[in-house]
Amino acid sequence: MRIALVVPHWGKEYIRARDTRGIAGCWPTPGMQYVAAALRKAGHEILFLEGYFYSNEEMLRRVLEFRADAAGLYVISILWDTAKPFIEAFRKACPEGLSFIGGHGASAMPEVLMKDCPALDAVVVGEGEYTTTELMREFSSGSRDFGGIEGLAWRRRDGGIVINPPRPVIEDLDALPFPAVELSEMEKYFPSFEQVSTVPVVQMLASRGCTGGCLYCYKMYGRRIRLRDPKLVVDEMEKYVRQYGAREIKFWDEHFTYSHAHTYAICDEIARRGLKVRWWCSCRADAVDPRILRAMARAGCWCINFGVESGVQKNLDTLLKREKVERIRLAVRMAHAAGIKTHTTYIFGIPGETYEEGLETIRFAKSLRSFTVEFFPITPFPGTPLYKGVEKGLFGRMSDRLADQGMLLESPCFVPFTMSAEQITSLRRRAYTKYFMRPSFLLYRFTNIMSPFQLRAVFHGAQSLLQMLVDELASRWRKPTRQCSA
Ligand code: B12
Ligand code: SF4
Repeated sequence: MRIALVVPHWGKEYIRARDTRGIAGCWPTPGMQYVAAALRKAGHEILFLEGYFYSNEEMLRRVLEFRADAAGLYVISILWDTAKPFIEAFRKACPEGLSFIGGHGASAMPEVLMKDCPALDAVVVGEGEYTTTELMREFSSGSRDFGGIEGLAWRRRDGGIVINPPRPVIEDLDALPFPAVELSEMEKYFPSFEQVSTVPVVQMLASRGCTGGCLYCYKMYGRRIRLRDPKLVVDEMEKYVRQYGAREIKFWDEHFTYSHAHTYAICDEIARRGLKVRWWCSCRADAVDPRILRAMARAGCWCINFGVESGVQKNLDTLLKREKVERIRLAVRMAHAAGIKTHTTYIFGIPGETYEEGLETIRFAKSLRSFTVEFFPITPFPGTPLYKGVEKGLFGRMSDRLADQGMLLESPCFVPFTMSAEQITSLRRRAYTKYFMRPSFLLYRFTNIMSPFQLRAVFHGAQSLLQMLVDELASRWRKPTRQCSA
């Protein structure tokens, strides 16, 4: 079969407010590259299109030129409003073609999206490799009865929606082919300026899943972690170094150091092969110690992302983080002592959080002295306990537009009962300006520029800060309300 896999059209304005648009990047979609590889292995021909580079019209033209039998779209919340017209246009141009979607947004609300778009034939719920392959096998046999495929929501010929039983998670990740990176137009992608030490940078995964159960997290892969064979992980790293000249690998695992044995094995394998590549990963603060951090540093890890979220214990507890503020401080210190930089992320607008507590989080962030930081307004995504709670009238109020779930947009999508939208926006701007505009930090940053890419990052970061400063002053001039300082 000929299958088109499409990221619907989007632009930087879909994911970023004006102030940080200059730092935003366009990365490939690893999940869809995995699905593409599985379909290719099953003998299908794949067309892979990225909506940042093309309009929906241009992509549809290419899909028709390719004579696609089926079109599969990547759907997270912000992409639904642009995925839907694409699916409708595909249905019109290709009445016998199969339209299907997958991804976090699709998985969390299959029925809602199918009702919203009668032209949509099927939704792949959860991990897509096997479900999509079975769907295509069935479809290529001429059948339109997909009742036997686990993990699929689909539309019967009479229009009825059927939700099949869920598919268990994929136990053996090593049985999956490497993501079909080469089907993407790799040369066109460019990373966002924060969090990257140099280019070319390629994304990867060494595991799937996370043992946590945070209030704002959609547990698509369950709470059990599945690990890849360390040798295959390093094979994949080596492939990117050879094929794309990768100088950095970005691991998107939710909990990279969950198994220290696994992490040591990856580090040893990198050392054994003498592979020279920097890497970045995300860890929980309670899952690192000096020994593992030293091993990671020796193996090329240059930066660890810790999802700190808040400097106030009460708010960490509300988020069900199962982390202690002091443990986070210790983890960051240990990473720095091992020679690894840190990227820390924070959330404003946590249910029950006050403006003053937000200021406390800014002070905490400053005290950690991370290399890079990000401050997000909390966003209730469908499928999360936060979203379900808000739907029941708990926690606060949220926008009902999926397009507002971009996390970094002009105004927050969710406002807790204890704060106003303006306060969340102001906290975010204050946090960035207070964090970066410190002489000691600027000195640290300028003496640690690791590549020409980071020099550009500093330039774009400065532009963003200036914009935030202007916006913040303008908002205070319009509405002089607050006296506190972080
Ligand atoms: C890596 C990542 C990114 C990368 C790459 C994005 C990408 N397009 O894949 C970058 C940094 C660019 C990014 C950006 C954003 N991201 Co992001 N990202 C992630 C992250 C950490 C991992 C995703 C991943 O690769 N997982 C591993 C792969 C194997 O799994 P997967 O993607 O789920 O794919 C599987 C299935 O979903 C399915 N599948 C996936 N695609 C498709 C397509 C088809 C057709 C089919 C059938 C199946 C299918 O099969 C795959 C293999 O099993 C997740 C959080 C997480 N832990 O999952 C957030 C996440 C997906 N991101 C999210 C968001 C909100 C964003 C941004 C809007 C943030 C912002 N303001 O910048 C942007 C959107 C950019 C864009 N246009 O896509 C949200 C989405 C929530 C939602 N319901 O909308 C998540 C869930 C994080 C969160 N906060 O909860 N992100
Ligand atoms: S630690 Fe991260 S990935 Fe794990 S449940 Fe919490 S938010 Fe989700």
